Amino acid sequence: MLLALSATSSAFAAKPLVMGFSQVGAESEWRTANTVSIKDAAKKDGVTLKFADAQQKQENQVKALRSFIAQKVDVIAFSPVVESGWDTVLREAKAAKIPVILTDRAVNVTDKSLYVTFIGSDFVEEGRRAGQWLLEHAKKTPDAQLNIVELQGTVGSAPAIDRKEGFQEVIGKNPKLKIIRSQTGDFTRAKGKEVMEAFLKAEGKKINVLYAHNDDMAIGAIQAIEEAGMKPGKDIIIISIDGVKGAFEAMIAGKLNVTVECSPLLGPQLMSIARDVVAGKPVPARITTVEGVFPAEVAAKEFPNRKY
Ligand code: GYE
Repeated sequence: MLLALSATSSAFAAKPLVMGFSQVGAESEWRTANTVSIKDAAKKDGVTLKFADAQQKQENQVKALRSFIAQKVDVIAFSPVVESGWDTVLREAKAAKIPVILTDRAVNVTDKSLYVTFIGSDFVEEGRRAGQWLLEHAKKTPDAQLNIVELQGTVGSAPAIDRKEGFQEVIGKNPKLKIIRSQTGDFTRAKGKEVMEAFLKAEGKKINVLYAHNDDMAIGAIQAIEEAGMKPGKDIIIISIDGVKGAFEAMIAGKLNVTVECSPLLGPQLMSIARDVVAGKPVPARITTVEGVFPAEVAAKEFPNRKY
């Protein structure tokens, strides 16, 4: 009876909120978990989600945003693949009076009124945390110099720019820490492996440390290091970011030294903020995700608690 009643009353409820969401792609474990979080939260909240996967291409995201505007959705949310080049399409959304929420990655626009809020991590801080771990590790090693190779994320993306900056800021405090090679691996395992192979070819045993802007590139690189006959996590110290299950497995196997957490579970927060925005309620301009650091020593104990 109760069930029938609630079914009836929901039939008369206000029409569901319609959200257009443009996702970066499916490049990493992080991204897959982020997509699941958003889709699940929309379903749970009764939000009608129009989801578009941009396959890591900005032009596809711009097309998706324009199509959401044409469909007159209630709210647009997106995770911008790169930081720049958004002014025009965001002005179109504003002209159509459709509020825009940024999730995960920031944009570089001068007019801050082009989006309502930005929900996501502090990537500079993540880079600093990675650097801090290395600074501590360096105190325990006798080497006169530690040669670092860096696998950067997607060129022009907020996490690649900020994670590089934060890391450099901290390791700059110790002159024995030196980045000898730095190249993009586009946040994927395949590219991470490919670029690490090139690093190994060029520098071989000179490499002491790998800093990867995400776990997937580190996991790809681990394979390259093993294929080169070296021991990842020992011959080459490996630091990465995200904290996905694959990273915990690699740490438990002794192949990865530390991962800095970056949570992809933004769905529930996004849905609740979207409701407030559409209802005209004030929301904070920046909502920062809370996260930690997991060194290999705690991996086995933490693994069962991991949700992505
Ligand atoms: O670290 C990486 C993904 O923007 C925080 O994108 C996200 C990053 C994440 O592909 O794995």
